[in-house]
Amino acid sequence: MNLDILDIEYKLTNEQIQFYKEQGFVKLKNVLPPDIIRYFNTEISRKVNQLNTNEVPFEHRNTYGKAFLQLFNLWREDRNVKLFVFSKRLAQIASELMQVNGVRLYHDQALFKEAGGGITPWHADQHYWPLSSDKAITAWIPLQNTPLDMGPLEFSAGSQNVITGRELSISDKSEAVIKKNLKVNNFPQVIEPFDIGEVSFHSGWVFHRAGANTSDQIRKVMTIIYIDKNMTLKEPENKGQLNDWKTWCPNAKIGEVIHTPLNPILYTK
Ligand SMILES: O=C(O)CCC(=O)C(=O)O
Repeated sequence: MNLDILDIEYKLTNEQIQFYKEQGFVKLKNVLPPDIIRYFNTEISRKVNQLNTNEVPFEHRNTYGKAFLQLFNLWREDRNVKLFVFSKRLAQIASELMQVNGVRLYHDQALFKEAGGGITPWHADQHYWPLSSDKAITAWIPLQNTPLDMGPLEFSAGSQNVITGRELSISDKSEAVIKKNLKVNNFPQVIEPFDIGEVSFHSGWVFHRAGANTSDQIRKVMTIIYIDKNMTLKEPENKGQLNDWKTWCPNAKIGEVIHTPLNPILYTK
């Protein structure tokens, strides 16, 4: 398989960069060709199947547990997956959308919503991240066409400056409280399928969720989280942030640039 495309520049338009700035997310078509996505579907699925230890039946899982199987930092487990996660093309898009001079890896995660899997409740990712600025972004990369019945990612457009709900971990409560607040304040909810090769990028503070997977196929998604290459660590404000510090950037120092071996620079302008 020729993987050159992983490192070839993606031409973003000014409109797309402006859209991200205003709405807190953007969906981009044709970021990667279907054959590349299919190839990495196989590679990533193999790794997820090897590493997954969650065999708890749905009825014994909480809402978070029903949302997806979640496996982290697969780049450290497999040489091929590392090529995908270290794609300059994806990192360049992240960097340009955030208008920074380069990005580091925060971590990657595979999010496989099983057939019959439940909703992903409303939340903002940065609730969990001990990061000193909002220059953090997730690439959400479906590994197949993702129609509405598989539970594609949904966004509350323009909600990245809303404070209410930021304090909530992913739960039934976050789903109820954030949903109500976004509705009262009239934020548009964007619910659209994803074509194969389409990728969304969302900011750490924009509220998002996903519907249940009512299809009979697994909704396979790979995500890569990038931070500004000059991002500094802030004093953790909750248990999740403390845990993230220990897990995704151990030995980083509060007030200093996060530059541990787990956070390589993936793109510089
Ligand atoms: O894939 C999902 O269902 C949720 C993904 C998500 O919340 C994220 O990538 O930040």
